[in-house]
Amino acid sequence: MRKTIIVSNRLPVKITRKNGEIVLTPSEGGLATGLGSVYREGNNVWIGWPGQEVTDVMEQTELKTELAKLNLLPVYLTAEEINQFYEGFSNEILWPIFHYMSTYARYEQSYWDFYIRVNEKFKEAILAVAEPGDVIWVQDYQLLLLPGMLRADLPDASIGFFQHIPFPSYELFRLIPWRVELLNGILGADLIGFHTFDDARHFIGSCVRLLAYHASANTITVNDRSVMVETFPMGIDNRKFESLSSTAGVQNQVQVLAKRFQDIRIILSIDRLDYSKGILQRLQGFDLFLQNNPWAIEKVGLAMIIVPSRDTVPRYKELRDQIDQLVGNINARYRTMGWSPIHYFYRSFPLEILAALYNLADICLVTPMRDGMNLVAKEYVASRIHNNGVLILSEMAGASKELIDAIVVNPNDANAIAAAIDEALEMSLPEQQHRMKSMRQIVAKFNVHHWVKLFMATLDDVKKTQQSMLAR
Ligand code: GDG
Repeated sequence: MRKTIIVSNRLPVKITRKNGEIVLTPSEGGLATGLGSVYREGNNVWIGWPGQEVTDVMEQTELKTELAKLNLLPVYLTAEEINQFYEGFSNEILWPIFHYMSTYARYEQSYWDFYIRVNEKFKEAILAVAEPGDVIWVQDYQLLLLPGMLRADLPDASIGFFQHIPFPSYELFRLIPWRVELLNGILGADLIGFHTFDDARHFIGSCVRLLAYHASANTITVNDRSVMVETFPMGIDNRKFESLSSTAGVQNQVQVLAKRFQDIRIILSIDRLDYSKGILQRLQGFDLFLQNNPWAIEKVGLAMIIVPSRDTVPRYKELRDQIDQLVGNINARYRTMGWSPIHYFYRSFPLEILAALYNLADICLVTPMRDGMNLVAKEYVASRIHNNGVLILSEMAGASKELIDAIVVNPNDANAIAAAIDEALEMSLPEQQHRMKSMRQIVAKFNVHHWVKLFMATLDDVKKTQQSMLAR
């Protein structure tokens, strides 16, 4: 029976040990939820790095056996591979370039050598289990070479690729010394998916200009193969957030928090620590709002959660220090004996607390400099079961293409952020409801299950069309 092989850098699982025994906790992340219905079925499998270095061969075998029970297959990476392939090439070259922060990129030859080596390691793991007729779906920017490597060994395989982060304009992409190899790698897929039309357009533009390939609408001709480039805006499990909103546990949390923040309008901000998320600029916007609106003193509060991420990398550590400083500065200038403008948390919270905050917040402030999609914006919308609340959303987030009833701002414009907060706080309830209702319909209709189904069905169609063309 034909199977589906999902491949991503990280496996959707957290591994811990209790009394020497391996404990596997499945991830609750959006991708894991969406693909859960796929990889858990039959003999389907998800291949990826288990998230930690495991050097002992006995331990590797033991972990592999445990993971197999969840249809997961590990690719073990050494500390140096993680450092050079993941932290190096993926996060110090691709991440900054793809998020339009080109001056942050460091083009090290050794990063590239390891990027090839690790993509090959993934290829070997796939070849060990792939059979004719299988469908292989590769996820994200850490594995851009993999579709091409697979195509060379499995010329007839059905290969899909989806990129979760933006694809930059040609002018940015061309800066990468290994740009041609990267494009050829991606083009090994039969179907290439992005969150937005602009990402897809940028990718096609780079293929035409750097490889001189012919493109017609959303199809690129690669030698004798037709490769389709399509837009699949990723959704969330909206039902999960809707039902969490009405559980007793979450409602209790909401009560506790509401009591704590009595008479204070709450603005919520949630991100991983990352320079692409526009956290400093957001704080400057909030500062300006307080400056322009003295009435907000003791009446408005910003709850800001930053989830630790990559903070051993100097660039991220520096950002964290800058955030600490700016938050301290704003709080010191505006706080009163009984009130602070910013409640800043540098850690992650259990999903129930997150759901309670989505419920409590009058405003959700999402202002990345660049973001492939941004699922926080959609989770806030899905959680608003009473249709009140206002979303302020950066026009640079993929989500802004769908959630057009948000207040959409340029994240570089502190004045615009300040004005948007003011507008959101002043917005009448009927208008809030009108906007939230239409956004909730979109989030419900184009949820993560729809995303998975549509991608898989399109890949199936593309393959069938290719085969019927060959038969002619
Ligand atoms: C990449 C792209 C694209 C956050 N804090 C906590 C927590 N979270 C969860 C949120 C949300 C997820 O993390 C963050 O997702 P985003 O989409 O906002 O951002 P990235 O991590 O950068 O994801 C992005 C995405 O891939 C999917 O394609 O949208 O553009 O950059 O789900 O809920 N979860 C828990 N505690 C927290 O404190 N449990």
